[in-house]
Amino acid sequence: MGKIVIDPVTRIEGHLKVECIVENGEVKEARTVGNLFRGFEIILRGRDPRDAQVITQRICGVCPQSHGIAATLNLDSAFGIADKIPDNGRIIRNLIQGAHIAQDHILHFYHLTALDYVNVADVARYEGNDSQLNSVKDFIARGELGPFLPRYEGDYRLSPEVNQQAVAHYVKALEIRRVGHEAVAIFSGKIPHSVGVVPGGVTSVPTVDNIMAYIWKIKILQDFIDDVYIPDVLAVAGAYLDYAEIGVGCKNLLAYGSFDLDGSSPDYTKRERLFKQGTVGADLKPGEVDTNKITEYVRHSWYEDSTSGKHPSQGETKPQYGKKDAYSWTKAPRYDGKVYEVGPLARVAVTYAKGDPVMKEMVNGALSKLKASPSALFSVLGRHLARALSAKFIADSLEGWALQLKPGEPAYVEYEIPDEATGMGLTDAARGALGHWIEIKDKKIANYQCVVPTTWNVGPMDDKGQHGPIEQALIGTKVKDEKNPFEIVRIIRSFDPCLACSIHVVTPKGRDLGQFRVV
Ligand code: NFE
Ligand code: MG
Repeated sequence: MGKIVIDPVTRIEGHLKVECIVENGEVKEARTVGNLFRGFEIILRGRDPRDAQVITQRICGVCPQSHGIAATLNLDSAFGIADKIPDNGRIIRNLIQGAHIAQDHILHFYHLTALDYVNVADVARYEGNDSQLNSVKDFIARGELGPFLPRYEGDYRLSPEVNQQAVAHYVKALEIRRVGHEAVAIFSGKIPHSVGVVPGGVTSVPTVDNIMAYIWKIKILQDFIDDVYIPDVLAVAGAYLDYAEIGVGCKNLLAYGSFDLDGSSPDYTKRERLFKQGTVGADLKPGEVDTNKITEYVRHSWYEDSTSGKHPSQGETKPQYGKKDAYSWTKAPRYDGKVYEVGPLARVAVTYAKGDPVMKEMVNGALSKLKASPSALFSVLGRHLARALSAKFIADSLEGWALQLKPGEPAYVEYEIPDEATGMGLTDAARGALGHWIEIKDKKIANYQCVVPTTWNVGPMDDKGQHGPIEQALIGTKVKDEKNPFEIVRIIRSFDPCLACSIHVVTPKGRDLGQFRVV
């Protein structure tokens, strides 16, 4: 029996430690350890409610737009204006979040996970004229292998030509992500922490110029997704089909729905959205979401036991580091007492299971190319495929939405901050279901809770001892070489975890964690 400790897991956002007990080459027990404390809920207490939109975006530099949207939906509902947002405001929010998520999925595939499958060393033998690839070749010749190395060395199965192309696409994807960020900034003012999304709507107004500038950039994203990203995911999938049965997980999926197609219901759970809200189990049958069934458990998290089992609207953040049996700063969210995975796989599967015709065609088309059945979606490959299809589904919607904007009409509605109110904001961030809850007293934040995608996926055991989704995906995995556990990191990265979101760095006395000089 051996123990594999990976600390930190690299090429994810933030700091995650994973411990696996391995017996006869198989993972018998797994623990995902969130090593940093977030504490934004404590920072928000007593502040003007409108600060939530600004401050919660600082939870993360990767997905601030989604936190901005969740916070703003939350404030709209608390302020009683959720059904009064002008269409221009609703649509511009979708354009901001859509361009953001499409480029975020590209980031994940190329810059975080591709190196698990692509043999960069093949670039040393490149003989063509691609100047960027030749400069990568020069770097490799000089032994300058960051950011490609170090890594656990996998079993690389792609041909040298495909590996070389994948590295060229890695470089190209940096440029495409910049275009995606520029598209976001057209309407949101800046990147990464946007200023344009506010309660009541957005601060930008549609003009013919900014609509056309946006569409032009989105077309670049669409071309890359269609011509490069999806073919590359299918090429990797074709060579690694065994990963359609690895990292299966809990097989319960949850999505809140995202991208409002209609703003007329004040209840976000009843809205028509691009991605549908719902649950899906192993049978791929859809179910409805009842947000009253969401609770967070802390028996194995470093928070006071008295705060366990609460609905987020009643949630409390009372840290207790070193608590017996606890091993993570991440809480364990559960739906109806059960373990649920969130993310692109969940939202694609829910939208597919609910019969959306475009999604059905995309998923069935991809599965038939791979000669795989829908059950293969519950896997490492299924998550990567769903993320790519999520990017396409979003990117293909953006131009049509941009053309629905009406220059000259409002994008914002006035409101008053109530003395007392409660609110809830639900969306799907790049990494999955994201909820913010607020309680307002005396026009100030009395309580604020964020239940974040990676908290669902990376959370530890709950009070009943049920393992979190990533822990379940790891348990049962065969590991060929305990000193080089590439199977484990491939599974973890398929979830695209963000530990900054699920937790956040602080030190009690403001101690510097390190000093870096940028030259
Ligand atoms: Ni920090 Fe985040 C996203 C949110 S969390 S990346 O997407 O919300 O998992
Ligand atoms: Mg981050």
